[in-house]
Amino acid sequence: MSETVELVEVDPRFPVGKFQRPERVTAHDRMKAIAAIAAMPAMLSASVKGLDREQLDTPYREGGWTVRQLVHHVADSHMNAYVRFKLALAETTPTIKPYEEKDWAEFVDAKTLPVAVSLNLLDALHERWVVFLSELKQEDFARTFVHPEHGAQSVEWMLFLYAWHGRHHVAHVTELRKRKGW
Ligand code: NI
Repeated sequence: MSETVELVEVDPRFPVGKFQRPERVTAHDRMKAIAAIAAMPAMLSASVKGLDREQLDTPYREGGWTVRQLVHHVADSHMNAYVRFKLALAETTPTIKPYEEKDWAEFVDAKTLPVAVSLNLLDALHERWVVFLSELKQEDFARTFVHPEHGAQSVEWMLFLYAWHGRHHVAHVTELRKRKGW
């Protein structure tokens, strides 16, 4: 194992690696990404199962969000994502609105509400999102929108980004539990 690989593996911020856009995408790849989005609420729910209040308020890494903030962040993020998909399909190359995720994670709801609130929200949100995604045609995935920070991007890029995003945060929790022996 090279030193570089080892360093990447121990970076607690990126337990599944940074997002990489797949090079060549098949319909099967898109189906797998949609399946990952469909499975994410149950995986996130399983990842926090049995954690007590103190454990939920533990940062997943030094200086990072707590497990509670992570779960509420996934809901914040995926609500925004859901809206971006709908905008990109309903309008011609719309410019989408970024949001300040760090500030959102500091609001009182994200810092104090039980994780079950956002887990329930994600269940419902992903049910609608996945039904919508499953009906998209190849040309729909080629539609574009403008992200003020990332420039013009395709719906397909966003699909793979959010399939990765779910795995990324679930792994934050599962890696914390491994390290702590929880
Ligand atoms: Ni995130």
